[in-house]
Amino acid sequence: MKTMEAAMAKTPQAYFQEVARYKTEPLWMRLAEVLTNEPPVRALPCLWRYADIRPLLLRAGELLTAAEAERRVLMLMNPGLEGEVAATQTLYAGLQLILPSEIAPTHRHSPAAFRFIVEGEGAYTSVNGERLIMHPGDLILTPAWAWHDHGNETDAPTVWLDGLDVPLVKGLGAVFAQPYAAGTHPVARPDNASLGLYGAGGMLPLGAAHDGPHSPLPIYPWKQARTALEQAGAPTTPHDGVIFEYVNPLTGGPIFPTMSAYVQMLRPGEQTRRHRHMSSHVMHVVSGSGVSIIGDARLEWRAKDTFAQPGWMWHEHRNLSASELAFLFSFSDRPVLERCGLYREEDRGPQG
Ligand code: GTQ
Repeated sequence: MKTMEAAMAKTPQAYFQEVARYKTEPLWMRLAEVLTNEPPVRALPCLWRYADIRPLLLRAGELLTAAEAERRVLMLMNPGLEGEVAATQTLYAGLQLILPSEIAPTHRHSPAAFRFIVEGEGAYTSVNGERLIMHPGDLILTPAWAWHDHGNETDAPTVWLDGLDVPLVKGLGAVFAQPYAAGTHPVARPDNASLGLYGAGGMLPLGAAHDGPHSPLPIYPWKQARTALEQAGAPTTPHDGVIFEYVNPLTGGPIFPTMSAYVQMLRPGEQTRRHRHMSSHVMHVVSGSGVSIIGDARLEWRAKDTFAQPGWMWHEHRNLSASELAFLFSFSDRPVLERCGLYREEDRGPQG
């Protein structure tokens, strides 16, 4: 007879209380919240200056070893997403330090990760038995569930930007992680072996097939990226200047099913046209200096700085130098949005 009572409730409040007892709620009271006209953007545009963070990272190097920390990282935390470990709603970013003679022990996890090298020559990430040798500006992938450790046999500190899909994978309730049983997993192949196989430039081993949805090429050297960008005749785009996507050479698709990475070049004084899109981006300045207007924020950036560009926020970028090129690396959640049919983009039209 309880349901009869609910139907007979005399006031809206009484009705609300009655249906709540059965773990239900009237949609008509929350429709605008469930189906927003546009996505509410919680992440804030924000800048992390390398000049601020580098000394803090080096101090962490005095506080604990890479082995003690497992990963000695200062995570880039978006102030609009308090309580969440996230640079944007879907993307994680951090700056990781490894000192001479250190090894960050082997582990693996279901979130996909990559490193974009900021400082230091010759340290390595070892992925499934292959050491990938770091140079500034290189992109190194550690796909989901691949064993990986980091080591530094040089005499200088090495720092890189970590990019992971942690907030996205966490939202799906799909985070798994596992330490390697015995410290460091063994080297099984020559250094950078996969670069020779899959990065030969328009050639692939005949019959190459790859298991997994990630790129089989685990390292994208800066030298090649820069050459591509500076190529005479590289097409320029209104919203991003000259831009290349790092792709899976077997498919032409993104490096990971969850994240794509890009590198772009703004010529001296170049100003991009304002637009917005669903994908959020973490942007990292390889070299040069400029300004990005993102929503209401004006972020002035220099070499090695990193900034967050939330999804669906109007933005434009400008190279503030009259003589120097500006190079920006970035990564985004665009592959997920596209595959789910959720990707949108809007052009703001000519600027005043
Ligand atoms: O180097 O494996 O910034 O597992 C966060 C989680 C780096 C890594 C991070 C990780 C790593």
